[in-house]
Amino acid sequence: MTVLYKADPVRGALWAERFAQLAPDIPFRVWPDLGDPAAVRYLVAWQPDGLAATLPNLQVVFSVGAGVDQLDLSQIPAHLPVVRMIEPGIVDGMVEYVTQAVLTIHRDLFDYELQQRARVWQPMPLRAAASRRVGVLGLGMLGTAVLQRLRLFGFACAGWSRSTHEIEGIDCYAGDAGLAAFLARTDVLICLLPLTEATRGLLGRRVFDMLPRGASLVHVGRGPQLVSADLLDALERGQMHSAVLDVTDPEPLPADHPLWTQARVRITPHIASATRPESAVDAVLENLRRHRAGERMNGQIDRTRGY
Ligand code: NDP
Ligand code: OXD
Repeated sequence: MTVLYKADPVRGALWAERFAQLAPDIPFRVWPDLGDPAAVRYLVAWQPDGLAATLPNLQVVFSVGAGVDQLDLSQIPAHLPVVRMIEPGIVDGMVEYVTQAVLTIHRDLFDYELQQRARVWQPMPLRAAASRRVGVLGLGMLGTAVLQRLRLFGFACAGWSRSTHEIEGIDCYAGDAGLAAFLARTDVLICLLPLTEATRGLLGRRVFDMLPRGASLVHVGRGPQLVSADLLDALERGQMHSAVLDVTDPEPLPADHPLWTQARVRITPHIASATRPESAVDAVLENLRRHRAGERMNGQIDRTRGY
């Protein structure tokens, strides 16, 4: 019952080491060292392309990431369970990244950077965290962890999801009916939604115009959720003040894309967070145990919902 890994090979070597330590009885191979295709029962991948359909005895596809849109579910035979990554390393990284982005916005660092370039020494009034309204699109593993940390700084915290949630200290909104009220009270909008047909293009003019004037965006979901022309326009109009973008469409962002040169846009190359090999192997091993025991695996997605 071989486990085949098809993602970044450098990280794959770390996975192999950890598997050898913790489960020496389970053969672990790193693509393209496939071995006998008939022996592969579990595939761990970022972008398997058509591989899943060519492994005759495959039983489960694991995403190495928290998201699954990059797997292209249409290429994975319908009978195979698909499992996303639920492990503490990816949560810690995301909490760090979003916290730094929100504090950058909250402490006016976009404006101070512009002042520095112009050699201007001009203090701005300090604003209390409690008066800054932060809102997270997506109340899943990552959105909830981010809000729980931001709450400790004193920010006024809210979240939006598809189904109704109740989280202590967080104002929860749900569905299309809750979106306008959620946006109207949000100064810093953070996107932690999975990419599905319902969320593609969501971050566009309609959403930006429902935010209070001068709001900011932290986008750490997926590139195609953002209509970049609408963001550029909203920045130009002053409707949006600034944006921190970790994901773009396409990735990498082409060198001549206008987002690169916007003064109040900060771009990072999809590094907000990443699966930590040690804890990820622990998570996959627990799921292998569950699968063999006939139990539901942690992070098994609903293929009809797309996440
Ligand atoms: P989860 O599946 O745990 O949570 C997804 C949340 O989004 C849920 O609260 C869900 O609502 C909500 N949601 C989904 N569709 C809709 C919709 N149409 N309308 C309203 N709410 C919706 O995901 P994670 O928190 O683990 O991850 C979120 C995403 O973060 C990933 O899919 C990935 O795209 C991105 N990511 C980015 C990384 C980076 O480095 N930039 C790293 C890791 C992940 P409900 O609770 O009702 O189901
Ligand atoms: C993920 C990512 O989905 O890194 O895990 O984007």
